[in-house]
Amino acid sequence: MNDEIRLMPLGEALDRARKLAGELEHRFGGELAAATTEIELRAAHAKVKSGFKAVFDAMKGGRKDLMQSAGELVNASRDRLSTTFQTRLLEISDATTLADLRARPFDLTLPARLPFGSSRGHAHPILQVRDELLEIFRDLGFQSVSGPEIELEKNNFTKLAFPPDHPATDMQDTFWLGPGLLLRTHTSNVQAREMSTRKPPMAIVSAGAVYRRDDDVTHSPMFHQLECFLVDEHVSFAELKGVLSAFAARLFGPGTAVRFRPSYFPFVEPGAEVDVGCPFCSDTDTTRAACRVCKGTGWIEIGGSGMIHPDVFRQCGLDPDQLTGFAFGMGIDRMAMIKYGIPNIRTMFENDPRFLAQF
Ligand code: FA5
Repeated sequence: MNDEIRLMPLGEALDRARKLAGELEHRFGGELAAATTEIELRAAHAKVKSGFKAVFDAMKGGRKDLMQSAGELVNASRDRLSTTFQTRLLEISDATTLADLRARPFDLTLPARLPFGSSRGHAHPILQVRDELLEIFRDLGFQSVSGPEIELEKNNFTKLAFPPDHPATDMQDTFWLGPGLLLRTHTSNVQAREMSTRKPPMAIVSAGAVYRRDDDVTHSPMFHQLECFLVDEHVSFAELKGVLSAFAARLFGPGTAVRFRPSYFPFVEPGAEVDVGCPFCSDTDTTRAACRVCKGTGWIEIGGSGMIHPDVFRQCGLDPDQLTGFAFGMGIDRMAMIKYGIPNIRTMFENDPRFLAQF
């Protein structure tokens, strides 16, 4: 009967093709919809393919115009069944996954029970303070770079104008790894590296771990520093004070005082310790006397600073007659201790979850 399609006049042939395609679509559509497993679905789909092949075979060899028009009709029916097949496949796959999850003896949708009553993991308090400080300096226009913890003596000391065997090297008692190689004692190594490889002007900030033979309640053998420096023509101490004042205002509140005390670092001249006005006590004598953070002095030391020494410029291949610059460095761990009122630096490195969960 199907064989007659190819012999029929066009109108009749089209009617016949339409009827056959409709019948197939109805039958197979029902079978695809009724399938409840992937195996059943694929079996039904295989029948679709063979059913439609029979119709195409019946038209093969007929007139071209007949083949084209009837073929389009039949193809459209077959395509709709293909779409039904794809949709059912997804539905069955979702239903299978859901049934699998429901059949398990536990509920994956329940929130996890976390240890120590903490909600989630988070950055260590020192890293939180580091990021807060870096953000302030980035906002002030400094570019953040990193430097290595294993460093050459020349970048940690020599280029920073520490003469060999000078007593200044004792100020930062060093972990030596071999001749000329050490664990950096400060982040000032980044000054040596950047000034040796970049062309001024440069405004750099860098933070990371440093190492010294030190160990008591306020000194740890591994601790963290932040270094900041600016090199250009005509940089003066006024800019140093301006940047530190803006920094103190942002970290401790508007109007926080900054003061400098003369001090010695081989790589700056003049050099100064930087103190900020204690933000934790009011300036009445009684509350100040009781303040544990500034120990009644009204000032908190945050680090060292100064104008970059001409010898450092020379050692790094820059011209001290053309350039000036300021630099300062501060202890991040001490900042965290001040901010959170932590009396012993070692607590921060014991990694006791009861301590860490508080930040
Ligand atoms: C320096 O390390 C200089 N590189 C800072 C500097 C940079 C001066 C640029 C001038 C120009 P100092 O040794 O003072 O300076 O250390 C800076 C800060 O690191 C100290 O104020 C202190 O907060 C912190 N610090 C020093 N030693 C330790 C330690 N063992 N444990 C924890 N913090 C420390």
